[in-house]
Amino acid sequence: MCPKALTFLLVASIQIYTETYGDDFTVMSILKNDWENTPSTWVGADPCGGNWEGISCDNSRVINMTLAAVGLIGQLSENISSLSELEVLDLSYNTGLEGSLPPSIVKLKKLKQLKLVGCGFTGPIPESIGSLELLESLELGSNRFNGTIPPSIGNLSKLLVLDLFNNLLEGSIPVSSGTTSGLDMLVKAQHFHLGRNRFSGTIPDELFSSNMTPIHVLLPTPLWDWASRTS
Ligand SMILES: *[C@@H]1O[C@H](CO)[C@@H](O)[C@H](O)[C@H]1NC(C)=O
Ligand SMILES: *[C@@H]1O[C@H](CO)[C@@H](O)[C@H](O)[C@H]1NC(C)=O
Ligand SMILES: *[C@@H]1O[C@H](CO)[C@@H](O)[C@H](O)[C@H]1NC(C)=O
Ligand SMILES: CC(=O)N[C@H]1CO[C@H](CO)[C@@H](O)[C@@H]1O
Repeated sequence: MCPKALTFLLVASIQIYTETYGDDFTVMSILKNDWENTPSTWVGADPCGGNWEGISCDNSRVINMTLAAVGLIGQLSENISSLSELEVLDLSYNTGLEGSLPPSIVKLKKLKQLKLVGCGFTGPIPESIGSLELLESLELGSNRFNGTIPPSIGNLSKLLVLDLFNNLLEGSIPVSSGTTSGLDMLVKAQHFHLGRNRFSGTIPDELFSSNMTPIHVLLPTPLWDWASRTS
């Protein structure tokens, strides 16, 4: 074959390749490079080929990344925000995952479950997290998140589980006023884990709104044990 035809074939196949896997392949390569101890099945060009452990796809787009307790070490790259079809991100119990939660995570508009329990994350919970309006589970317990609880979490009207247990969060528990949001707006949430932080003040009475569905509370720290307050 003459060199021109070869060049053409090469260009054409690169084009097809990027159209098929697009950004998701690029992002998965970045994550794989950034992390130690990714599964040995993470080989080959296509993360949606069906063999990448913990990855599920729909139409060649990554929709579910579930890699709990596999010993990942590294940071969460802001480039994860390009996995725009992602619905489930569960990296729980990887104590070697450190650094901050990139604010770009709020570009993952389809996210329903964000589970980063028992990792080594530090720094603030991004204020913009309240714009992930499809979130049903926000589980950030047992990390070293600090700063205050973003009031915008109250905007997450589909939230069923809120776990901020065992972090370094301070300040008061936000409740809504006419203009700001607060956790009292989470009328659907059935699991609230807020214990073992550094909150100040008392539990605001507004949190026990009559709109709330019965709450299943799993809090070992008596101060924050809603079950004992509401029973
Ligand atoms: C995501 O993937 C994990 C592991 O493959 C699976 O257990 C879980 O049910 C999936 N979640 C959804 C919502 O499909
Ligand atoms: C949360 O809702 C409030 C009031 O509706 C709004 O002002 C704010 O911009 C929202 N925040 C986010 C992060 O979506
Ligand atoms: C949160 O912790 C980081 C170190 O991980 C520190 O630099 C920062 O000042 C802390 N922020 C607050 C609000 O305490
Ligand atoms: C490793 C890598 O490609 N990182 C990129 C992530 O995205 C930012 C911009 O959002 C780039 O500047 C980095 O180079």
